[in-house]
Amino acid sequence: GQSASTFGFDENFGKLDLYYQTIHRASDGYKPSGAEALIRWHHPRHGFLAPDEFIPLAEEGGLLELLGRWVLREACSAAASWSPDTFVAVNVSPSQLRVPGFEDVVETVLLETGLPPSRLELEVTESALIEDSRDIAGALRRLRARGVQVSLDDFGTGYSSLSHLMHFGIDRIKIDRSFVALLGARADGAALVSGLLSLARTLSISTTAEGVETEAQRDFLVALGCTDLQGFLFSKPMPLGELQARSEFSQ
Ligand code: G
Ligand code: G
Ligand code: MN
Ligand code: NA
Repeated sequence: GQSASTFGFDENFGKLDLYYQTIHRASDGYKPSGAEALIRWHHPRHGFLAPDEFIPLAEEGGLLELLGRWVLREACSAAASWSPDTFVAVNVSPSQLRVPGFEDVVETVLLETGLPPSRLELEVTESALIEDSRDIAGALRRLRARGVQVSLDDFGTGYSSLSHLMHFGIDRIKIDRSFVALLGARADGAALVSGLLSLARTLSISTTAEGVETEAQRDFLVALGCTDLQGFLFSKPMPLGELQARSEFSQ
């Protein structure tokens, strides 16, 4: 899948598009190590709509599973043509994880696109791990056994984070940008982020800090052992064509 495709219904609906934001490895001179796929809706009258505005609607209407499959297929198909040492991170909502065939969908998409499982990272939220935790944990465990990476998104904004890290096998946590924004803004912000990072290090879990906007934030995070960084300092979410103009993501 070398060219971007869109998920459109009709001229009134507009189309959905996947954007990508680069993720940079601290130990490698901030070279891009992967990219997160982020959905965008170009509405003919309302312009760009953010996922926060329409994901809940898609969920209510039972469309999210279909949408999720499209996102997964698009993202894996794109990543299959990138440099073999990169990965693609795909957001997966709790309702997608709850569908019994979710693992098979992932497996099929990987087979069809030829993307090695280790190059796919599924971003799940803490809320997904709370509800129906047994089923979801089982699915995630089996996917991880096949080599798929699992990260905990928006870490720190949900409930009982520590126990989730202990009970669910997780490869990475993504430190929510609200915490990164505290750095330099509040005296206790640094202590909080430092605690999160040292917890992750103790559990041998990788960390991606989100919403990194300044060099000061970057340097602080890296000094405390944060392994990967994402944010406007490095790049904004961009269309696939723009991402693939960069050498790591070129075809
Ligand atoms: O890109 P933006 O900041 O607007 O994204 C807002 C939120 O929408 C993010 O937290 C992200 O988790 C979620 N999101 C973005 N793309 C997808 C997607 O393809 N599927 C799901 N389920 N959530 C997404
Ligand atoms: O929740 P999730 O992390 O999946 O979504 C990431 C969202 O955060 C994207 O919609 C993206 O546009 C936004 N974002 C990414 N980098 C930055 C940043 O450095 N600063 C701010 N304010 N928002 C960002
Ligand atoms: Mn995310
Ligand atoms: Na996030």
